Amino acid sequence: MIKTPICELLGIEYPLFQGGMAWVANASLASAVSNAGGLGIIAAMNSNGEQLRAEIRKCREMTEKPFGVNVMLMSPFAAEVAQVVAEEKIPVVTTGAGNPSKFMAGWTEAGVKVIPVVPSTALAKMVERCGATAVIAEGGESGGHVGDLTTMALVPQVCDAVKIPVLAAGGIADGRGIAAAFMLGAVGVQVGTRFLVATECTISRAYKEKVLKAKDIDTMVTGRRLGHPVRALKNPFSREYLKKEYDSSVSDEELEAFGTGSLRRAVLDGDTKGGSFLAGQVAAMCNREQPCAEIIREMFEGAEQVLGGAGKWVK
Ligand code: TUI
Repeated sequence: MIKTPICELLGIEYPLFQGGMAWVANASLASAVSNAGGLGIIAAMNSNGEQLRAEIRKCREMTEKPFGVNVMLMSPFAAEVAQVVAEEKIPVVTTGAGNPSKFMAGWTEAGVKVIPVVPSTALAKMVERCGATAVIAEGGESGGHVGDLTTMALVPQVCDAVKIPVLAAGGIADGRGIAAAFMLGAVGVQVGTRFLVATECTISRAYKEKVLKAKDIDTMVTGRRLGHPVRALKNPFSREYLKKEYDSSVSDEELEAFGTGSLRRAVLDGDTKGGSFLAGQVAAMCNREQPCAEIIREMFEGAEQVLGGAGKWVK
């Protein structure tokens, strides 16, 4: 059995968070992960305050275990969903794609534990000063919005920079990844891409099939020109977006408009040509559709095998 301080801190069985994937991480996925002993997370990205409240209540009907909410800080609804997180007394909030410091006092006063995703030691130190309970150091192998550093380089540096617990994210899809994260000093992991192929994940069939069939080199990063790099599976949309990024006759506004609605088209409509299929570099390691409980059990059994009983957290 693998137990780390994050398990006791949050009342979870496995030191694993499910990534708060925009448009993907709903009550169905989050409750399945929480019921399986991890920390399920609802993504607030595509919701306003009241839509998020409804999803939280739905999740409470589906699990009695703790679950969290992810606030994507670039969302136009960030302030109102931040308020709902506090009102609903969500035990854990994770944040992404920005600096959460302006919301942190409100959350900590409401008893919400704040665990921001950080792409650098500077942000890790800042959120620690603002009262973060832990941080998730996410490397650029991950899907969606990405930072510059790799997981291998970022995690040990964040571990050295802060005293609070560190979770590792980006490029983790099996037991070897979990074991490696522990070796780098993390006390837990956040996993996104592998849950795209979970039975309880309600994304379009086309999205699941694209992940199930992906090869190692099938992801690419677009969006650097506008300052918001995003990793997704290669398809006509991502190739066209990249072409437009390098085309000086295309204005920033046109580029922005071209991207609008693309994630929704992938997740809800399964539009293989015009959708943006966000996924991490480990998509090729996610080639079987399985229930969340099986994914989590398999990952931790794999980690125990690699660690051979010698790891600091193997009981
Ligand atoms: O947030 C993510 N991943 C995401 S958010 C998202 S929503 C979306 N994004 C673009 C197009 C369509 C939909 C999809 N994936 N991961 C967490 C993460 N946060 N990765 C990197 C960061 C980050 C980057 C900069 C966190 C903070 C940061 O700070 C900058 C600053 O303001 O200091």
